Amino acid sequence: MGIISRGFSGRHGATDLKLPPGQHLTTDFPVLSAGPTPHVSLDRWEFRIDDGTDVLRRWDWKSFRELPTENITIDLHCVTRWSKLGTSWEGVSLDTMLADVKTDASYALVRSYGDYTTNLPLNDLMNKQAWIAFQFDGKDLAPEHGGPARFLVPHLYLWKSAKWVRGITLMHHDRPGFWESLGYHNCGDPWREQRYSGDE
Ligand SMILES: Nc1nc2c(c(=O)[nH]1)N[C@H]1C(S)=C(S)[C@@H](COP(=O)(O)O)O[C@H]1N2
Ligand SMILES: [Mo]
Repeated sequence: MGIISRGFSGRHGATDLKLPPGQHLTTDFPVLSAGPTPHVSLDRWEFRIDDGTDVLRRWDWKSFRELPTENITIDLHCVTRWSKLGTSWEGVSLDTMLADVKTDASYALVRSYGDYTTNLPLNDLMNKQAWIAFQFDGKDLAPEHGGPARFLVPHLYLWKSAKWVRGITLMHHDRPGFWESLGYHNCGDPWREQRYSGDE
């Protein structure tokens, strides 16, 4: 408890700076899934970017894994109040995925195998803010944590980091995803404590 209570006492330990309001630290890695874990074999896996009408880009696992990858160390903040700091991942940045996409859309709906969705402004997916990760801690991403590949959008609550991703739909008008339509905040910035739809 020593490290955690320092944060609450208002002294400036290293953890104060990294823990958003109302969060506590955990060292294990909880699994939070709204339904069963979908199992997608790599030879059937694909990721598509569409605009609601046309498919703009499409990757199978082989072409996805030929994209340049990045190693990132990020903090995870779940709206159920646990945070896990300094997690290590390998993935492809959304900047890479979106590089050749010409669009005037402003929003994205991220889609998963198993039908989970979450919505984000397109701006939140660009400029080194979002990745599609396929390794955690140097190993292939476990199915329960979103393998073969999941979104990581570490500056927002973890429900925005869709597991088992299969594509994004680019949209001119925002549209709530799964948790966003059930009363969670549309944006989900943990530093502003945007947990539920009534929060600022
Ligand atoms: N496809 C899908 N992605 C999902 C979820 C889900 O139920 N389905 N849960 C979200 C929530 S609420 C959280 S907190 C994180 C949990 O990720 P973890 O299970 O790897 O900790 O995944 C997010 N991504
Ligand atoms: Mo969550």
